[in-house]
Amino acid sequence: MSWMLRSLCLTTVSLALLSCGRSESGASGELVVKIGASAPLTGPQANLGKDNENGTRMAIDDLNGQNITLGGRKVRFELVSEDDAADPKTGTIVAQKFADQKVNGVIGHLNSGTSIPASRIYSEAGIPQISPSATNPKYTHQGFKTAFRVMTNDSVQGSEVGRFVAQKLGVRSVAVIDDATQYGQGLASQFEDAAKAAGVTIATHEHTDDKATDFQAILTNIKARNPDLIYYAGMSAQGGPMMKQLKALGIASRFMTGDGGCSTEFLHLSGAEGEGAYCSLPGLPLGKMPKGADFKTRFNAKYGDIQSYSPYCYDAVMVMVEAMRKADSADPAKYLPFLAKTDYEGVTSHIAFDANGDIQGGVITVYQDQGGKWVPQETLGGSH
Ligand code: ABU
Repeated sequence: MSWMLRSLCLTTVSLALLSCGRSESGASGELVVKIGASAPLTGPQANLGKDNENGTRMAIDDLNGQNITLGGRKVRFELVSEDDAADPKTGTIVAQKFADQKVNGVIGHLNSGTSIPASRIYSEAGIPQISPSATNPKYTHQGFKTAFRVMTNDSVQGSEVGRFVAQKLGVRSVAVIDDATQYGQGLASQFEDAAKAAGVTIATHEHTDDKATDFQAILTNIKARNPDLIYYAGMSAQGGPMMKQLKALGIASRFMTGDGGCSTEFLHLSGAEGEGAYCSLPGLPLGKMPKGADFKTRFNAKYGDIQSYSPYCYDAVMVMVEAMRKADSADPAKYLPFLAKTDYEGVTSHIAFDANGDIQGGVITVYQDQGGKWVPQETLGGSH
């Protein structure tokens, strides 16, 4: 090879490497925009994690069918999915990996316990992060300009539901159980404060964890106190079996869980013993969401049942890419200001963020398990 040819090759390689920083050139010269997504894809919450991944994937597939250009180049969006196993330490390892890969944005994580520690890494790397499901208020209250959430947080969920059980279900005493995660502890505390303020007595507050399968000791203690309601702040992997075990113990108290248990998985795990259980989930019922029916039909055809959060994952991607379109760039520094000013009609609702990055005007819907289906009972908060 002549020195001229070698030098030309080296220059070409150098230019390609330079342009590889954030977005890469695909085989046909297209701009590859990497969307990181992280959720538990293994372990007890894998069903919910796959649901999140599929909601994100569906949005990316839809966008890739739209021939989007940024800065005059045709874009191909690429899903970079990582399993965080719902584990806070693994969540930070995934976040550092995304930062090293220079992904253009992150959808996730599913859990508050992973989203919160990961958010510092994304903030330091300047990577916009939208959580579709982490509901602990702290996630958006750390002063990070990169953290957004498209789902109503637990300040609203806990306080609305705490009032609801007193005023609408006539509950006078409640046993609270949390799963010792940032989500479970936070929601339990918000719920307990609101229930107490509405005149409810807290009979006991018990703790389990997000890997537990046996709740006999906790439930036996609760049975002796005979509360009107057992409130579980945790995920469906524990909530479903807990429901079965409390029925087996002959506990007559009603049962309610938060959004972590408000899934199709809960219905499967609790079976017939789940009949009558209540749950709460941020947002309107799917049938009342602006584009909920269409989303459900298309998602069911591609991936089967919706668990809980996939519509929010879909919206999170759409909101992120809408900001890129407005900036005409996938460079986080350029599209982040547009993301903060989001004004978007999503599948789930109109999406605009407050100064913290939380969705404005969020509502909560209470459901009851009737015949193995979550049937909407009442939507609380906001203007709906
Ligand atoms: N929002 C319930 C499940 C995710 C979390 O906040 O941990």
